[in-house]
Amino acid sequence: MNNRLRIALQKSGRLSDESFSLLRRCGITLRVGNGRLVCCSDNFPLEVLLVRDDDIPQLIAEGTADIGVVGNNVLAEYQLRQQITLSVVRDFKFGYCRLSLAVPNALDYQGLESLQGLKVATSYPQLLRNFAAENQVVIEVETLSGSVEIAPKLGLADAICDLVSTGATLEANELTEVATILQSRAQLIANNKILSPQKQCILQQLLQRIEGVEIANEAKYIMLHAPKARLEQVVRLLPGVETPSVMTLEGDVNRVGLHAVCRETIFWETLESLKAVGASSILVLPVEKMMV
Ligand code: PRT
Ligand code: ZN
Repeated sequence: MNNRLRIALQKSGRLSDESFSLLRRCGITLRVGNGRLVCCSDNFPLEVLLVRDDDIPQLIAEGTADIGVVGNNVLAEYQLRQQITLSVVRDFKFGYCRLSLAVPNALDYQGLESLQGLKVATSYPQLLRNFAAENQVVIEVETLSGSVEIAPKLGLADAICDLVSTGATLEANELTEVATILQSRAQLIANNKILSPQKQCILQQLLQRIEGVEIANEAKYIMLHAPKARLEQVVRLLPGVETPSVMTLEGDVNRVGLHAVCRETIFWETLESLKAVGASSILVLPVEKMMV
């Protein structure tokens, strides 16, 4: 019996690098063979299935994989199509995009009613149909599996509903974004109903490591010297600090040393404000690992 937790990851695409890097930062090393679709970790009870992102929800629903990393866009479309719900175990800070409606620049768009009766091309037919129904617009949905952005130029559709990140693709195809249907990001999903207690345990361990990696990513360790009399002011300027360590400085009774973990981003402006209230010798260091 295989007691490894099986995770489905996108083999190659926009989510792959971040997914593999996350496992690496969790201290999980993988033996990835050339062209292999399954690989194992030799230091964590994890098995990785390398697949197309669109297949991930189905693999989890049928129990071939226990968990997976997929965009909310793919999950939401799958759940509407299959009328089932998978659990979202964690939202990630990558894979950000939005599913939007876009129309040719030349179209005189006055609001959603301008789409009435038009043909809209998309790879997300269920999400589009739902949005149209909620907004009482009747449209014809043309389902395409790719290259949706060129559909209007090819005469296949009047408008499109596609993923947008920077907007450069829409601009290059003379399209204007007019409404957002869904905000999306990568998520860790699971079929909680069929996970054995042993696999639940491995999942919890993985989640704890992911949490540690994400906190450490944002966190910075800050060290500085500050006038004793202005200590309170200095601490107030440090973002997300709970309990700083304060220590005496050899040969200086008026100043103290301060060490603290800042849970939020430290901007240059923060350092400038610290200097303005008398702090000096300010050092900001990355935090590699953290367990709270
Ligand atoms: O082969 P496989 O099926 O696994 O990959 P794929 O080609 O279907 O997916 P891939 O790798 O393109 O995207 C995987 C996931 O990344 C998506 O499901 C989203 O959750 C997420 N993601 C984030 C994006 C984008 N940003 C994105 N910009 N997916 C696609 N795009 C495309 C979009 O379709 C459009 O063609 O990028 C273009 C728009 O980008 P901008 O920057 O020009 O606006
Ligand atoms: Zn895909």
